[in-house]
Amino acid sequence: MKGNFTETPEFRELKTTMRKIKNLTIQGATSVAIFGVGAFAKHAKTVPLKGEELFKHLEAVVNQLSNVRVTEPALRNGLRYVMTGIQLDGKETADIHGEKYIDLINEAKLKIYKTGAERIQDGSRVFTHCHSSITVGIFLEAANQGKDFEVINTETRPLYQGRKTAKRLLENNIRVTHIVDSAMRWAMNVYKPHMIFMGADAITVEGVALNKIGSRLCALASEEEHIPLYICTSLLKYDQATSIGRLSEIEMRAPFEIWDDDVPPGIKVVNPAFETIDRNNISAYITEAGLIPPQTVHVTFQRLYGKKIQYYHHF
Ligand code: RUB
Repeated sequence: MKGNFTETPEFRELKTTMRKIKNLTIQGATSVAIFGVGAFAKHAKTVPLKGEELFKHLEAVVNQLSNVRVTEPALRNGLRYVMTGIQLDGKETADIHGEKYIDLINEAKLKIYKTGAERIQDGSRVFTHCHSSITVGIFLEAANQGKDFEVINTETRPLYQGRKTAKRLLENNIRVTHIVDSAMRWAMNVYKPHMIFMGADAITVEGVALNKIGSRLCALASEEEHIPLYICTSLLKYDQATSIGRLSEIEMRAPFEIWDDDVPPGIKVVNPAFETIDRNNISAYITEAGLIPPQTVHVTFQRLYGKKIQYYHHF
């Protein structure tokens, strides 16, 4: 990413943030959105460009940042939010608009924690996959309320984000049982969890969720074992482009994350980061608007954020 201007510290910081998002030092949709929008807003405020040149540059940056991880609409919605703010109030206000969007995320998170924790009771067993800061936030809220429950979680190959979840729970004295991904169905059958909580990276107009690879297997196993599945997410992850018929894109990651050095020639290693969860397998979304059925995602998003977050149709 080059700019036709003397590089500012904020631009360097933005580039560092992009690298951290790519290599998962910044991990999970919520953190990607918070750090991405924050770094973009600071850069937009300080970039020494004006008029058409400014907008051309910022649009290019929005494009590039949105493509670092393609399955992250909460980041894209935030970048659009800041761009709209700049168009209305000037680039000097970019950081204020960035902070306002991050406030929206943080306010949503607190509401989701409370609603999610309501579902957890003394003696509950909850199954989860990967690392979702929102899902972990719900567990911590339930623990703070003094509830005694346990969690079963997957390691999440190839990058083991599940270990992050397990460690966070342990640090907070929440009992956790850790399994390999392929033991999902086995664990549901043996431990009989009362519910499954998972995060989401994206939500579509049909009420489908996109989350870490393995999530659909988890949903299918939950159907077989009759376990309710809840997607814990802010509606800011709604992918507005799906409402005009575009498909939510699935990020493909580097094969070396699966098999790093001595792959025998001739073996093709494929590494999809996410997959869809059919809305028929989702009991409800746990959101800042409370528990909502998958069918109401679009209207609820419009009600909460329709006026604040613009979407431009380019037909
Ligand atoms: C993380 C993942 C998380 C969602 C939700 O994938 O799938 O469940 O991003 O996270 P990755 P959060 O590790 O590839 O980023 O609840 O923190 O938004």
